[in-house]
Amino acid sequence: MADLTITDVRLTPVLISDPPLLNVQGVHQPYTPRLVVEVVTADGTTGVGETYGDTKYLELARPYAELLPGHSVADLNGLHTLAQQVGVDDARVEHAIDVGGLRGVQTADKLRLSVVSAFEVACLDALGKAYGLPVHALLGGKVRDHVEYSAYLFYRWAAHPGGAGESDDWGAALDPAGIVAQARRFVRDHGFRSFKLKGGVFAPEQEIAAVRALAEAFPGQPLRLDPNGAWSPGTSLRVAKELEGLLEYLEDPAPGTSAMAEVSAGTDVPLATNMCVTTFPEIRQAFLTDAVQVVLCDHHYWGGLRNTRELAAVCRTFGVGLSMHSNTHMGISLAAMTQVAATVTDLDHSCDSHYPWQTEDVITRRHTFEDGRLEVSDAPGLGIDLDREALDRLHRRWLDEAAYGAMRDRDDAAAMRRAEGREDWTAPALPRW
Ligand code: GKR
Ligand code: MG
Repeated sequence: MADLTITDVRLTPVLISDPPLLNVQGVHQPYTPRLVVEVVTADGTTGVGETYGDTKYLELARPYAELLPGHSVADLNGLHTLAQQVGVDDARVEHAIDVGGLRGVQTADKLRLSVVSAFEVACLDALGKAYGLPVHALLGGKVRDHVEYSAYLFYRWAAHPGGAGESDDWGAALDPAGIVAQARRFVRDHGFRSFKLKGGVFAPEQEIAAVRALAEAFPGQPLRLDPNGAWSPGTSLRVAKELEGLLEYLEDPAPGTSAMAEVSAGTDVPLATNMCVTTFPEIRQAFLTDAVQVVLCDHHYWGGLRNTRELAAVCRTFGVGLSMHSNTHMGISLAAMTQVAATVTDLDHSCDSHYPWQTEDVITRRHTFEDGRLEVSDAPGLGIDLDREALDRLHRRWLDEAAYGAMRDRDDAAAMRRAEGREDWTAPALPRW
């Protein structure tokens, strides 16, 4: 019988390169922080997990990690109980909208869940490795062999201003032709069959034109548009009317549940969210007012893979669809996303992933999309191995405070201020249009 007691926990913050992707809050910084969590058990098994690496998550993860030695990796419920012992500074949760993350409400519990999620994934990875079982088996077993992902299209600049960060050969995408070219490259390289455009960057007319251009280039293929709450209910309804019949769903057109309910009452275009339903307490109002027809799950902020399955059960009960949200992430998270997605029967939309934009990783073999899908690994745990050299290199970048310290917190508005050379630039109040 394996000794599953945690004897050691390692936290490794890293900075990974990120292209200049635009959204309503600004632009991605040249580097984004992520946190790699490792739990080591008494018999020497190591499990890994990944979550946000911004300061507020690190401040919580550090004291939390100290509570874990002596805990069993099999006691997943206990992870949540332990998290309640760690206090959260109120100043960390005062903003209703997370400026860089566009991930909805910020509460102390949600911060805890975002931290616990990485430890839960690490524990499941260790447990799977100890018993020779894939994580999906620990969640009840896979119901599919492949998980489908969508191409995540962004308006973007060719490069970060001033030559900052790593360069790439994507070029700028700032109009419909640029977005279609980007989509074609995603299809060529990864075979994606559905497309999501991050909106809220340009006036709605320009984004409508981009969706129309995509519909023309990829007839009949699922399309989504996500302006992250940039529009008023009136504007949202106008866009919905213009794009009726072209969209699989419209994601967070207006900010907040009431505004979404108003939009929903006036259109047959399904509305999706990863902003107004991001915690269990928000579900009731949204579902009772029919504000959303699709919820984007995200194991990071919903608190892990098992909570993701609980969310799926609630959505199923209310006849609400399920999709999957993504932020800048590495291959550890993608492995976790794929393992849980493989177990959820009613995940009936392809999942979002920023992964194709990420050229840096801490795993030995990058995930490869084929026909827009990832094969579900049956190897023990998450089925990935840490690349220690890469982890060390990206951690050293994080440690280099003089050069990269300003990027230890994701802040798209700060990146825009630097880019525009305007200290007074602020992200627009929502709704913007
Ligand atoms: O990475 O710019 C981005 C996205 O806008 C991200 O922050 C959002 O949380 O992808 C997300 C979304 O679907 O809203
Ligand atoms: Mg979204």
